[in-house]
Amino acid sequence: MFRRILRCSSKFVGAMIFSLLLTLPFPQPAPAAWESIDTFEERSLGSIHDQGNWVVNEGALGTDAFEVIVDPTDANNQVMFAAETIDNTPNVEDMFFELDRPLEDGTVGTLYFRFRTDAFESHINFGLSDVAEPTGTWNHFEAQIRDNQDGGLDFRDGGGFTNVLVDLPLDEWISVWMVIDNADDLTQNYIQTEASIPEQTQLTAGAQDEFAFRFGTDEPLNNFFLRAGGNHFGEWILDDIYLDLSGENLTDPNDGPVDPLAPLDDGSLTDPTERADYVHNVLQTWMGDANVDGEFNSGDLVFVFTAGKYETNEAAGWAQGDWDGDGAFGSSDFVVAFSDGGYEVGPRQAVRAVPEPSGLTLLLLAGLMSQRALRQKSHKRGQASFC
Ligand SMILES: [Ca+2]
Ligand SMILES: [Ca+2]
Ligand SMILES: [Ca+2]
Ligand SMILES: [Ca+2]
Repeated sequence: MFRRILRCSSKFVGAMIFSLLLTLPFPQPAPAAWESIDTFEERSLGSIHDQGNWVVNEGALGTDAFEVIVDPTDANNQVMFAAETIDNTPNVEDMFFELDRPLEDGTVGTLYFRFRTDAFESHINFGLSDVAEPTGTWNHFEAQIRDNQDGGLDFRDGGGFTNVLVDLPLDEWISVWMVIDNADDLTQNYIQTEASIPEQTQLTAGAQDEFAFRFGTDEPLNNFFLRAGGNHFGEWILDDIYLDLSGENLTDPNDGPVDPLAPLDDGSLTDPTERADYVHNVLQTWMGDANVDGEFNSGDLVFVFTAGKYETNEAAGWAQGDWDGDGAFGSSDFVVAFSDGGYEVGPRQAVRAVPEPSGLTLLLLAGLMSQRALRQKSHKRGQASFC
């Protein structure tokens, strides 16, 4: 009788906890850092003007100055093509893309893009503008870099350009990361190419590694701006423009998102000490932080119970409650998570002394453990459940 009462009360307490957890706000996943401006895959072939947020300002070539084409080296890729100069007449063409969210003043972001050419014959300028509709003048740049006829790069540095010593290759994708500091109005620039510059490299002019905005204002940077100046012949193409508004980001957005939970879920980290070390020192969080928001709290319990893997013996990953790495979500995962001492104590970095598990934590843990033990005994004896 005592066991029946205990079993019933255990189930009741479990149901109550589960019901209470479901009333808590569901945690939102963190937004991806890179936001795509354009990969041109969804665009129609032909002028980019008026596609999405793109505007091509009417120069000598009209709105055909910038066109979406199929990559001449990859039939499965679409790119943006800067049309050639007509009749050897120097012309300046420009276009801009209004950002859905600007890089606000006082914040740091990273602009990524890659370009490729078979001839460095003119200046093609890239960057961000603080003007609502940048058009017809170089003065509309703030953060700005350009390639040059010598196959190098010039960085806008306040009132002029600073040339950096770099030997850009022809016919190779050149990836560019511009870390744009709209607090101090400075830009730092990194490049990497497919073969000739295989390591990501910060470009400097001697000891100088930061370059000032064209003017330096208190305005948000609200447009990706590109200007092609002077004679331009040959193939010049642009692809994969991304912006991260959250700060410096030197990863390659073309690599796709890296899943930080993969080592926890792919069977490569099952040793308890190594697993805890990864969670503590790489993910910078606690065991049990299923939604990886830096804390272990009731939001994680909602998260894992909603996934519905508890004691089902179905395959589960970290986000479904498998914190000890045995591939399923069971009571042993609660032991690992609550023993870590992070439940409802806030972000790991903010906690200097690891506290003992709280009384409520232990009660919850004991309830879950006794529920499981009694269910197993009941199952073995073939008793019918009546509660
Ligand atoms: Ca593309
Ligand atoms: Ca600023
Ligand atoms: Ca969490
Ligand atoms: Ca487990």
